[in-house]
Amino acid sequence: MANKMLYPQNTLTRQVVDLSGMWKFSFDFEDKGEERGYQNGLKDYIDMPVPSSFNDFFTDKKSKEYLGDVWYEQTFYADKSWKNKDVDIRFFGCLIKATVWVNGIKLHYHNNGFIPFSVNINDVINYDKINTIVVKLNNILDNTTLPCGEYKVLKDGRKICTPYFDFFNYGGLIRPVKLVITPKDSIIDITLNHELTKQGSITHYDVSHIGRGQVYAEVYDQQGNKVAFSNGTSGELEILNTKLWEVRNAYLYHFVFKVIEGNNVLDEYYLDCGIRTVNVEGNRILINNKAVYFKGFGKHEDADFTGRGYNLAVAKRDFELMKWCGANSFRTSHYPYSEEILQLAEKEGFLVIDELAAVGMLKSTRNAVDAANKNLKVESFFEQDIVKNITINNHLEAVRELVQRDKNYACVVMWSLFNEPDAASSDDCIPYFEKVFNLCKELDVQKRPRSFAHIIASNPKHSKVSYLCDVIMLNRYYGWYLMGGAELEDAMIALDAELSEWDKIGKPVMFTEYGTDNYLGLTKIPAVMWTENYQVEYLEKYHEVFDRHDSIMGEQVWNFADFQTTEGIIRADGNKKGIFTRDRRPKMAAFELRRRWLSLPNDYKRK
Ligand code: GCB
Repeated sequence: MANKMLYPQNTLTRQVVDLSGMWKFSFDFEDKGEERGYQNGLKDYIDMPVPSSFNDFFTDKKSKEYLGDVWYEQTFYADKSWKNKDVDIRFFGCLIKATVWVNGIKLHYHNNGFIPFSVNINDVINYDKINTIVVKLNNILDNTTLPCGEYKVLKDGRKICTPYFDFFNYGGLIRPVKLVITPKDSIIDITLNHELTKQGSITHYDVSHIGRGQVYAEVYDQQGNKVAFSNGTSGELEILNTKLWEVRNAYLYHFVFKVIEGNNVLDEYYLDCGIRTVNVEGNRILINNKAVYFKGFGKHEDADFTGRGYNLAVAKRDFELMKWCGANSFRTSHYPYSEEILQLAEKEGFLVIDELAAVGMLKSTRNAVDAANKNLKVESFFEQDIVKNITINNHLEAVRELVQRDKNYACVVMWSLFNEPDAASSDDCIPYFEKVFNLCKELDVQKRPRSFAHIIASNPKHSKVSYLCDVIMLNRYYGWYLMGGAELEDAMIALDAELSEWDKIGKPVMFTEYGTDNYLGLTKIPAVMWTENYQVEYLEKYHEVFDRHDSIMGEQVWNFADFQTTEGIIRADGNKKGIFTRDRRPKMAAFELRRRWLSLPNDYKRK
């Protein structure tokens, strides 16, 4: 059966039951869960909130750092009125590999923690009774998982994670789990693509459905007026005088899709989304044929206590703080975010660079530092057979899942297909990248620009795959990981020189990372590294350089907030490059960004 990716909703014909709350939870320290019958129900367990990461609730290291299988259990009552419907369990995000049993029967395995999946349970349900869901999760990383990493075995046999990336490898049921009850004759998927016309717009739609009935499509404006309609599984919805979705000035239309037979509505589904186009022309990124300049952040889904867990209250606060700064965009570094965050971005008119969890495709635990070290021989990631045969397929599947999930959001204006891959050390990356880039283009009917975030070693001279990018995204730390402190002026000369090379390529260039670590409250005159005022000086200098280069079409600072990482000598209880602390207090740099961004129009550098 097709993976039902549509966001679950209650309509005339559909019902959603949220299973969030306390679940039973157990570690599987000896890796014997299945042998002991955990899939039939947990006997020794503790309570665990879902959604959340399990790690930060524990006060002992062994549990917090746990790597391996964990088990979750929840029960639900199955109403007999669901008998002639389809009943699915939708897991919104499970880190990172999940196996699902219902009433002791194994039903599904999924390997991609940041993307939802649905499990149809029609054949195993006990109606009018209590049913049991058991999920086994595994958070071990290797060179085939997205993200990539390794682990180490300690003397006592425990495994600990050694990621090739810079964020804590949180685990758990990090996003909601919901029962979704849909009619047998139902809509499975919807794809929208928009075209601007002299009179307004035309939305081309395509609906897949199963079972009987005819498809009808209608569009309503925000006053509830019907502004377009059509019938058939695919067609055109023409709107006159369309109010377009604009940056920080979003207008959403209410699309209604129905499956009808005679006078009966067999199924009904709504999409609230904006109408806009996105293109690249020369070194400009155009939204509705007008150049836009990206101001904003690389972020993380990361907060106290819940770890990587879905937290709508934190997301809401983050949007308020981003608006306060004058930002208009963010990147979902380094994995697809919760759908509810995209829904907020859609309403708030934020430009989103939607990133896959393809991070750590460079064999190093300190990649930004190592890539800057010219003497280090970095082992090529893409030369490995396992990467050519297995990782690539996982990556392509992740592209399919991401495009299918996020294709209709107007806020999603660009795909980031990798963060800081090893794109310079060997030609082996070329066929791999070509497959990923081509598949993305083929699947996305809106043909959004594609890119990857370039680490410093991937410069105009050495990057082997930048030609595939529609926009160049740069992560740069001149003045921090290299030429920091007293060398800051020289760092800016080096930055300027590199940008002059990128300018020649004729594509839009965007900064997806630049920043410095600093501790709230630490200041000094003159500024030294790790102080708040060093971060301000560094940002001011970067901005002077950006303003001189015509091809720079965006600045996304690293990072919106301090976040948790693996511990180590370059991290002081996490990465401190936040413009806000982890509990969202502003550092000095927040005021500097607000000053700059409120004065830079969204169409800064329009021609
Ligand atoms: C990078 C990575 C990001 C790190 C950042 C840093 O280049 O993309 O994940 O957190 O550098 O602060 O080192």
